[in-house]
Amino acid sequence: MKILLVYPMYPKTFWSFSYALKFISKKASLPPLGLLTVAAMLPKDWEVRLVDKNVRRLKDADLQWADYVFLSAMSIQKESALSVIDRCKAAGVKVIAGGPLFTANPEEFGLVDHLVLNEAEITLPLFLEGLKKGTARRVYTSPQWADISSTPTPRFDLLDLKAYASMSIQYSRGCPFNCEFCDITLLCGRTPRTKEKEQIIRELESVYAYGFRGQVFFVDDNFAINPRRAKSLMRAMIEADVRIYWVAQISMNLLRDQELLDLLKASGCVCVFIGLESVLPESLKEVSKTFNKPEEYGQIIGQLQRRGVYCVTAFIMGIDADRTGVARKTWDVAQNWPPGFFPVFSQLTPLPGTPLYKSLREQGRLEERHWLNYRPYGAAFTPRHMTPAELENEVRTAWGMAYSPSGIFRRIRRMRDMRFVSKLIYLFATLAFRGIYFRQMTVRAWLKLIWQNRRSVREVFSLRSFTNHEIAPLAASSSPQVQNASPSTATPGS
Ligand code: B12
Ligand code: SF4
Repeated sequence: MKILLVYPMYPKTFWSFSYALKFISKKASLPPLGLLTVAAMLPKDWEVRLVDKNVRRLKDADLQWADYVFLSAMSIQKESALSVIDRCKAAGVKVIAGGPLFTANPEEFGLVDHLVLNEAEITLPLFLEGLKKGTARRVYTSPQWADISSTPTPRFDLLDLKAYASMSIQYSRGCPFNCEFCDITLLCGRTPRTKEKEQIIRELESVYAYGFRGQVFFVDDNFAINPRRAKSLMRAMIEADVRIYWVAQISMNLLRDQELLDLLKASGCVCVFIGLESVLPESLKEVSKTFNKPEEYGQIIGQLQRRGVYCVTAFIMGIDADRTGVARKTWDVAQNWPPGFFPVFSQLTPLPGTPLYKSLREQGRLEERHWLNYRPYGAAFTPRHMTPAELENEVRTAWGMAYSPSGIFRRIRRMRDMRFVSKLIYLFATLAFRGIYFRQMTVRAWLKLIWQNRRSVREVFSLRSFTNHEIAPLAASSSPQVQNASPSTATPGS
């Protein structure tokens, strides 16, 4: 049997970090781990190929070769996924589809031959059995969650490794929280499950053996959701000397644990992605994320920074409690934090299947066909206290303040005791993060950017940078806490 795995294109996207650096590197951000995992569960004697459309074109010859196309996608890839389905139909190849797009909205894909939904560890064997017997049903779904401690090592060998900037590895699935905008509980359930540490060491060794030397992204929604097991994994990584540097998503409440922070550093973690969402307690309450405590954000960022671990801090705007001016309020607080963070801002995104989606739809506030009309940073709904255009303006304002030459200089200045290399990397990364929102994809745009940020460049190249020895300089006492800086008492709109 010949199986072609196809991963559709993202829309012209700002999202991936490497997008901002397209003039240096044409690499895609991350490989489609879902399909690689599915591939590892197929019978060993089947021939399998992968076309990630973010890396290369899907040719007619690919479709002619295949007996079946296995398709995976996020909702954002819907348009491209539909065009792949059309091409398969035209070529007479059957389509088997799974992954978030199809699991969240199965009814929208009448042309797909078999919808193998939820987690493949449970539904795929049932489909394969049906296929063998000639009795395969059209839809396979399951209310159960897989024991991922027996998930096989994904087929990393199918990848053109040179085409990716980072490598995806998954340690855990599931989240006990219930944030209103998030569909992780729908896709991965409420009970956190983890792989065994030996599995992860095997996976890391496997990508290393295939020649990958870049950065690993633990795609878990919350890497440390089981802190005891996460610590045990990190100890195993240190012991196995896996020689990788890695990034992961971890929620703020788990980063209070100093032992966890020490292990992050010791095992090669260089950056943590944290969903801060808002500095406004009333907005956090609105989206059921009150375990985030704005008054400790700055302190935790400082503690990570002292260990040389940076953070990407994600903010959402357009929550029902937000009013115009939310960007200003957010940045008034965030600019006082220790500088070792890269803020990213986006509008609230109603994902199909979430409580947010349901209530916006019921209230008639959802834009029709919003996934197909996807616009980067476009509001796909009407916020309660703003117009969609005002919300888009808030997001623009937030990016503008955080990545203005003076905003960047302020952060670089506060790193004055850091050594040259650390400052240089920080400045370069900051300018690259700016590119997630602002178009800066040519050499000319970068030269202009460097000129606009010449004060920061001068600070990096100042004499004291070469006499400093610190990686992460801020002493505990110099990490400002945000207790009073948080506008927790601010009434909306004030
Ligand atoms: C890595 C990642 C990315 C990467 C790229 C993903 C890639 N190349 O695969 C990047 C950083 C680019 C990204 C971006 C975005 N992402 Co993202 N991302 C993830 C993340 C964290 C991990 C994906 C992963 O590798 N999972 C591990 C694999 C093993 O799981 P899986 O893909 O679900 O596969 C399993 C099953 O679904 C199934 N399966 C999957 N495919 C198939 C196919 C077949 C045929 C079968 C039978 C089964 C099957 O079997 C697998 C094993 O059980 C997920 C969260 C998550 N927990 O999955 C979010 C997630 C997929 N992303 C999401 C979103 C919303 C986004 C963004 C829109 C965010 C934004 N607001 O900008 C952007 C969109 C991209 C853009 N505009 O450029 C949502 C998608 C929700 C949805 N309904 O589509 C998720 C679920 C997170 C969330 N809840 O917010 N993302
Ligand atoms: S946003 Fe994070 S913490 Fe909240 S439900 Fe989703 S994965 Fe869990």
